Amino acid sequence: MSAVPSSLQHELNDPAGVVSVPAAKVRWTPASVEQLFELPFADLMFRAQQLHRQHFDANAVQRSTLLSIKTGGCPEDCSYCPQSAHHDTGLDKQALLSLEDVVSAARSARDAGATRFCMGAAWRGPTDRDLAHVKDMVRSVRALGMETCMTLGLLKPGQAEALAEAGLDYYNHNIDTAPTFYGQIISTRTIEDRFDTLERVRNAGIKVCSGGIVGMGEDRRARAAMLATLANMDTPPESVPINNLVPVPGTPLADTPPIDPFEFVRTIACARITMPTSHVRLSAGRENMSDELQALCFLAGANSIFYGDRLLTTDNPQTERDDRLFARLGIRPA
Ligand code: SAM
Ligand code: DTB
Ligand code: SF4
Repeated sequence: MSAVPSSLQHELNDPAGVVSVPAAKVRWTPASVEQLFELPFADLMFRAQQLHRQHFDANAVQRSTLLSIKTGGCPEDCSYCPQSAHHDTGLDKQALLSLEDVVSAARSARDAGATRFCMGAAWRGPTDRDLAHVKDMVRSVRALGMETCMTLGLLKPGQAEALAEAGLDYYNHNIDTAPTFYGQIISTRTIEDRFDTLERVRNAGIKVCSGGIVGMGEDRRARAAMLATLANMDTPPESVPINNLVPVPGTPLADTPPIDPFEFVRTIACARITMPTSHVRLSAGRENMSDELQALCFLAGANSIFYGDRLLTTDNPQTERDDRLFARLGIRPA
């Protein structure tokens, strides 16, 4: 069974077909996305590239820099996360950073070439007192001429509006995985809690950044279902981070076998096809990827990365390595 309109079935089944129907009119099921995953690799890549070129400059990649503004000691039990207080990962906890520290990190990121600054906090969600501080951060980072993104966990009614009022451009809140697999990864908050936060963000007029993690032991159907869930949102997220699990010692997922690299590339291609007008971000996990694998991800339609030597608490490729990779591939920063 497929929720793809019958008028589109022909194109979906024809490897050379150009799918040019606006994304908002296409609705996906886990089964219809899984059919994409099952295409021969070259056909899947061709399909993804057609859509990518229809909507974006295929040689341009946007760069965002991350900063952990409050680290560790998180009450949630996300089984992938080094910052959860439920896991012993040896991470040093850190209170909320000062405004000066945040602005100075943002200035360095801007001077290195990042256009967006993403600030993350290891909270279940912010208190209203926390929010007053992060609003100052949003205002000050925007004053540097950068786009701003915050990822602070679940938002209560009114908090998204407060962030919008401060001028926040994007809010990152991932669904992380398929609704059917979610319960095996996190028990302290539900996927419905996450949808509520995403709706608050959308209704407040902030752009939505939402994606997930692969390589957590989920099957292909679950990867397809995660993408279908994102693509079926009334308005799909403007930004879709696809993270490859960074297996951190001390977390329950530390020994999870890595995903087949081609399956990772397929996930990117399926994200591009199901959300053709969204930025698809090749997110966590690049430190362990070869340049060749990253190039395949860009060919599959990834057009954004995290740029800077750290993600939140784990390593990201050195900026010099990324600069060399962009130069070798003729990629322009977007
Ligand atoms: N606490 C907030 C929340 O969970 O919404 C914001 C920060 S949280 C660290 C942001 C995202 O980072 C998670 O939703 C998850 O997708 C990603 N993440 C965390 N640990 C990861 C890991 N080990 N590998 C890949 N992605 C990870
Ligand atoms: C997202 O999807 N990935 C980023 C960002 N949004 C906040 C975080 C990745 C974190 C990887 C593990 C760490 O560095 O702690
Ligand atoms: Fe906390 Fe976010 Fe990590 Fe979950 S992913 S443990 S909510 S910091």
